Amino acid sequence: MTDNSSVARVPGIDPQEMQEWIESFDAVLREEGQEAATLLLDRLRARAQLLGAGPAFTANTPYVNTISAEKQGVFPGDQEIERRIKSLIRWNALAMVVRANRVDHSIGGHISTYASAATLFEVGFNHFFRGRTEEFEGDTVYLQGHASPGVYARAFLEGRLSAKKLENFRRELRPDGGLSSYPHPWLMPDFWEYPTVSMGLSPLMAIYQARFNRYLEDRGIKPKTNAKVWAFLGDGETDEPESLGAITLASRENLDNLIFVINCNLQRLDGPVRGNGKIVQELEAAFRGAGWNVIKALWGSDWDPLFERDVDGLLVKRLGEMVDGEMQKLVVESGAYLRQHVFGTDPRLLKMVKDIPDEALRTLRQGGHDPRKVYAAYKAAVEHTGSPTVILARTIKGYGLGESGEGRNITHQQKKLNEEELREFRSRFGIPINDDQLADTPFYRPPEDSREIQYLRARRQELGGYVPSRKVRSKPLVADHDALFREFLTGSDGREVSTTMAFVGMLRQMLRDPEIGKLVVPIVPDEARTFGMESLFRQVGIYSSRGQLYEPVDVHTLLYYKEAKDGQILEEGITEAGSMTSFIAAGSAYATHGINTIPFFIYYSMFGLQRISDFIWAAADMRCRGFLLGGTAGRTTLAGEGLQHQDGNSHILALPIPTLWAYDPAFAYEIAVIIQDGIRRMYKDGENIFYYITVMNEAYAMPPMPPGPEIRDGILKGMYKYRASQNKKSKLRAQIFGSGAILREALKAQEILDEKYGLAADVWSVTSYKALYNDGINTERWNLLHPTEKPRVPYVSQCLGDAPGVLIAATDYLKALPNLVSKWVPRRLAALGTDGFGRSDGREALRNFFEVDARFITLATLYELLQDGKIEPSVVEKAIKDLGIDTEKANPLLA
Ligand SMILES: Cc1ncc(C[n+]2csc(CCOP(=O)(O)OP(=O)(O)O)c2C)c(N)n1
Ligand SMILES: [Mg+2]
Repeated sequence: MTDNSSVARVPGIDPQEMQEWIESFDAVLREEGQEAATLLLDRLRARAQLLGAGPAFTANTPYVNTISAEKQGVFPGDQEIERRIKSLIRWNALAMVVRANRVDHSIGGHISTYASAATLFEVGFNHFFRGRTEEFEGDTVYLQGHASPGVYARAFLEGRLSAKKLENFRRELRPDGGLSSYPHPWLMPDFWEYPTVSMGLSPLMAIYQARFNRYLEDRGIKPKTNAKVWAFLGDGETDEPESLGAITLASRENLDNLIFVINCNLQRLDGPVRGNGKIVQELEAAFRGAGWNVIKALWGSDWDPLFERDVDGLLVKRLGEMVDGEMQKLVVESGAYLRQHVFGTDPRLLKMVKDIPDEALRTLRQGGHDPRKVYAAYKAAVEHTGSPTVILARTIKGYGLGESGEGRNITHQQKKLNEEELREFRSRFGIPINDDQLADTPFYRPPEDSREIQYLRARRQELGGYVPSRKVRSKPLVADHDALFREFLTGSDGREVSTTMAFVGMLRQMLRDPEIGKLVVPIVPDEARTFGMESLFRQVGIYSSRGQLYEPVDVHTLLYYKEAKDGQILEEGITEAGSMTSFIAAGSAYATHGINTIPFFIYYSMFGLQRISDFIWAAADMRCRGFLLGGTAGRTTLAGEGLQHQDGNSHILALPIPTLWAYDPAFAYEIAVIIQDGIRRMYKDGENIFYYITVMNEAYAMPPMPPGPEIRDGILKGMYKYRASQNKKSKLRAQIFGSGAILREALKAQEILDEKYGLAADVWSVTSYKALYNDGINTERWNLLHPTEKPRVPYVSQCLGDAPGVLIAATDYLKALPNLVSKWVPRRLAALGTDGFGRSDGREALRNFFEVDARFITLATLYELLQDGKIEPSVVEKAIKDLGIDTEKANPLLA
């Protein structure tokens, strides 16, 4: 369609002249074709710029469908039967929500989102989304989480979910099971693949998933296919910074395997997304500016004749100037209102609609509710090459809910309908349910041999099976990998190395391994050098879909910045969120692709659980496997970086994530044991867990692993005795727990206590307070439920058993961490930790400031002895002086 919307009001231009220009252009288009017409415009634009008329760039196109009626092609489906199926789904979705809330009105849920998305989903299910089969990997579909009732209702028609399940929507604790409120693979592992309901996560996950698919192809790990990644988003959802935060990555990487569909119902929860603006136009500009292919599907077929009559572009102009708040109002108002408000601004517009009755005007459909428009948009999207596509589809929130919910600001709260409203809905969508049944609001599934069910099944069969559906398709690994880790168990022969360096050494070994070498996916957000990983640049290369088009400045050095098409490292740049979504794609590939990729995502620990925890939570929901490495962790190991960087928090923040095993190791052999066992548990035994391991940059001689089978076991369970006191005579005894960075301070304190105070202390390495804590609460729970049986003993209590003396724990994290286990130790536990804001300074100064160094551990031990009446106050007082402790120093918690 010609857009001459600006014809009428261009000041300073004679309308006659304007008309001639337009006619000349029309002639070029007609006679020479579209390409020639575009070239002509490009030339004119360049000429204008040359003559100083300024760049004429606008990111927006008029407020009309991108695909014109003439270009839209035929709809291949049976529109009538598809409408019937959609109506049945709408009914069952509504019945689910209404029934669940009748049983318990606090259950919630609504169909307002699905009501707007139904056509967008159904055209996908009937014509586009391909299932995963033996021959074809299938499409990846992220469905708008709040639309889940519609997805369940479809699965009910498909015969995949029983009426009983539907009845228990949002009541997962019913004896015969229920359905998750939203997509949760953890709770419905055979059904949902992707958790999408924390808004903003799925757009970012989809982008990095599409890129990861290309990575696997470029590395030859999976065959090249034309599988697509579809992400269905809400328009309100695009306000989340994660939603649009990586759209330039998608275009830079030419991800034409990626399609966003944004359900532009113009509303979010409280009100309009852009009451005073136009969300569709705003999104169009953002995506076009970022290099995406943008397809607007705004108006249904009913509007086509109107646009045809709109030769001078008045209607297009009028629609373009109305803000979304006005557009929303049209949905709730009468046809007469619409006539007056939209068309009444110009007699020529009024004339255009004079033959259309009010009711027909009111029900003119939006593009996102017209299967033909949606089909045309999807077809264009899957056929488009060279860049990702976004479809901006105009819909109505609560479509079909009539006056009780359509287009209303309260539509999210609409979970109960009275009988009258149900009757209306039933009649509008032609559901074969009698008036007297309405009170029960029964589910309705036509017989198996009905045309609807036959059609729906045939469509899914043709497309390779049901979507969504989740299946683990990878085969377990077989090797034991002992040889890979052996060298790290014997110490570093006095050579000073950090645990980060030790980890990188292990990574290098793993990358060479015949079984897992190819599967390892190292992921870094611009911190490879920080962690001494640059040697890997050369060893396995940095993934770049374009290879390396330039000679790197450091090409003459051994460890130059090598990019390659089959590079293995995902160097993501400064985006922990993006890196985490790469981790998620790699950590779930065992299900998505049937490939056991093993991600190792190494990052500045403060910018992990603290910054992107919701993605880590989603990774857990998705049953992700892999290793997160919090680099240069602890509040006092990272010298010179200060408050924002020094992490004393992450091990506390790791606590809530049920499947995340968190370790704070001090020595290379501890890391080796943890990683080797992790690979076994996740990739051989198929456990749905993942790991968080903190590593430091403080270099020291790595000791060999002490002998004894209990050591390996203890490392994994969370603690083991690392160095018993050699002083067998002393009556003054202590047990000191050290972890990670602070373990060596505990060892120093052991020496001071022995030499200066004749005290015999044993030092334990606590590798995981989280593991100890979980074991403790699990044991307590078992005991609670089995009162007549012999009580079980938590692992930490077993370890300490009859170990004599006072108990002191020192960590580079919050004191809350050791306090987690204090109830299961035999006596009072004194905790030293790094609560408070970090500081820039050297390690020694920091450990003094946070009161976690050997001197403070010594003091805390003596003080505990004083509490027990084993020594005099004067001894402690003198120790404070001898140790050089300033009792008036700043309190780190408050300073
Ligand atoms: C991160 C996050 N914040 C808030 C919510 C709560 N929430 C659920 S639906 C919704 C509004 C959704 O609006 P939109 O994205 O436009 O989707 P629509 O339902 O209109 O299709 C909100 C705020 C959420 N699910 N996730
Ligand atoms: Mg919305």
